[in-house]
Amino acid sequence: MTTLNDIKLPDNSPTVLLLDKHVDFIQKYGRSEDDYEFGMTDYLRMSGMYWGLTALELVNKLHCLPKNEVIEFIQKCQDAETGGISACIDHDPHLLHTLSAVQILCTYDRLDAIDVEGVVKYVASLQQPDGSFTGDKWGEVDTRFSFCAVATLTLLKRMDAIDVDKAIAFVESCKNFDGGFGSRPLSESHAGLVYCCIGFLSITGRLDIVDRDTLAWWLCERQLPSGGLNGRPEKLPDVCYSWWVLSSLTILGRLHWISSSALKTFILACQDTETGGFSDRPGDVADPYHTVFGLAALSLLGHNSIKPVNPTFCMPQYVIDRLELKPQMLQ
Ligand code: GRG
Ligand code: ZN
Repeated sequence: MTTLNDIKLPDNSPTVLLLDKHVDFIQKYGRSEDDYEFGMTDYLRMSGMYWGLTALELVNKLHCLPKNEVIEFIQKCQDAETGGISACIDHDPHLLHTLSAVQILCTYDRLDAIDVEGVVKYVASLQQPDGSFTGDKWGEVDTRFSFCAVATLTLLKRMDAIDVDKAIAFVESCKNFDGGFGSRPLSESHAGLVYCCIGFLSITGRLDIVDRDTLAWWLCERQLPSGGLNGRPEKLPDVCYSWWVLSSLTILGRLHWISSSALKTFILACQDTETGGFSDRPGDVADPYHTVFGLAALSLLGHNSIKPVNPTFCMPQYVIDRLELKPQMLQ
């Protein structure tokens, strides 16, 4: 018999959504004496702000955060020379934090606050001759960065700035025999990277490249007896994969292939009843990353206290509608 790596949910696990506690958790997270720092170590701060802000907006509490401070912080993180945006003031710009900043500004409807042409120039400068993208000037190539590039440019309505066909050819070259995608050609399939590549193909309108049912089956196999999802075979379940897997299945029109009720039970069990917030697994320390992806996954499952989330962008659906974007989704 083969044994699965899994956990047992504690008997006293929470079974309802502790909304007020999560709002309190995000609001208090890392608040220092006179500044809102999102508790994040410097190198994660911009994305940390996107996670916290998106979590709050999904439960209609974005007004609890100091909007002007957030926008000023983003302005200070844009590098005048390259146009890219960094995680924190005086850090080097990076594509991931550039996307997070653009996502925040779209949610606030304040793209006017930054030099948009600078961002476009920065993203385009990171495309390589084979169509791939590096995350920054140091040159690491990864399909995560292909997603960040097209997501950023689509939110800015400037996809014309890159070679989209070459970008697609690179992502296609990262497709594996199991239907999944890895970080580079021949790299192992991983649910986080499947999200990046499916999100990329939904933005570029090329979901025809996907082996739909082979991949949907691989994604379903991520569900374990505890109800939780892992990121690849033999690994433990983790709340963030509820998002990476479920958003991909939603885009592929196969959300109904997993057990929603078992997953919902697992996600709710990952709430911290004392501090608020979600952790990766029951009993671990809660953080904003697992909190936004726990809430966003519950939104995809239709939880009625959470606003609809867009599965491609992980942003409130009404923001994507306001921008008149229609990423491809299969029925
Ligand atoms: C806008 C929602 C949004 C995302 C931006 C950065 C990004 C795009 C997505 C990240 C996707 C992701 C989680 C990739 C994971 C990459 C990877 C190979 C992780 C391996 O981590 P391990 O080994 O985790 O620590 P497991 O669970 O496999 O043990
Ligand atoms: Zn996780």
